[in-house]
Amino acid sequence: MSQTHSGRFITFEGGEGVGKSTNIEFAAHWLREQGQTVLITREPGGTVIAETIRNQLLKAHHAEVMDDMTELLLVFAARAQHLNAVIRPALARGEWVLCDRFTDSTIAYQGYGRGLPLAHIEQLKQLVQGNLEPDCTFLLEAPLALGMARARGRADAAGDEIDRFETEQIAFFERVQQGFQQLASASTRFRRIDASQALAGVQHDIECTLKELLAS
Ligand code: T5A
Repeated sequence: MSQTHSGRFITFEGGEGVGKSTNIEFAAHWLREQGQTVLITREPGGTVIAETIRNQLLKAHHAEVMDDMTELLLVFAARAQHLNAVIRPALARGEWVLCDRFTDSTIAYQGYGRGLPLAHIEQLKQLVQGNLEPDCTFLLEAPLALGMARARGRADAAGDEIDRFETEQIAFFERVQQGFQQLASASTRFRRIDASQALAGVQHDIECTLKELLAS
């Protein structure tokens, strides 16, 4: 691992409703049972300022259309705050930081989904996070229809409104999914998890990787 921190930085990625939030809770519980100190956080968000930015990013109805570049810069503005106020300090304390989405989501959604140049995203990434990369990224993969049905079911049960990204057409989510696939095939930090299986199977696969990480 190339980082100078003593903690572990683990991210959970994937499309809508694939089970990131559910499985991050599982991973945190499992790691705490092994005696580890764990911080769960999310992007966009994770601090008061970054959560304010999240609200603007996810709000389905604005008085004007949000420009794609504005969206990209807001994502990285939230990330700068989150990294410096929460993630880096926790890693320096030696904690396990489990983050629900990170820069891979930016590449998948703003790069592949919106079509913004990947080179611009790379420049912002370098500016905001320098050489900090997750030690491991769980990519939860499920057919789009299944993930969306699960997300909708959970949102309906909670009485949540549809967010700005969820109003996109299926072609957008197909591009996002291709983006995640490209990223995962280009780096060994990814662990691809079949999220279409029953939850017990998903969590078994995650636990196997956590055991490896704990031992390494
Ligand atoms: N975004 C984010 C960008 O565009 N760029 C960026 O850089 C970043 C960081 C917010 C949005 O922001 C965008 C992407 C997103 O559109 P979000 O809040 O993480 O991101 O929103 P979602 O991806 O929509 O997250 P969800 O909360 O909807 O989905 P999860 O967390 O993946 O799924 P989860 O755990 O809530 O599970 C959904 C339901 O399925 C069930 C769960 O119990 C739950 O009810 N479930 C299963 N059921 C059966 N079998 C299984 N294996 C199951 N796994 C989960």
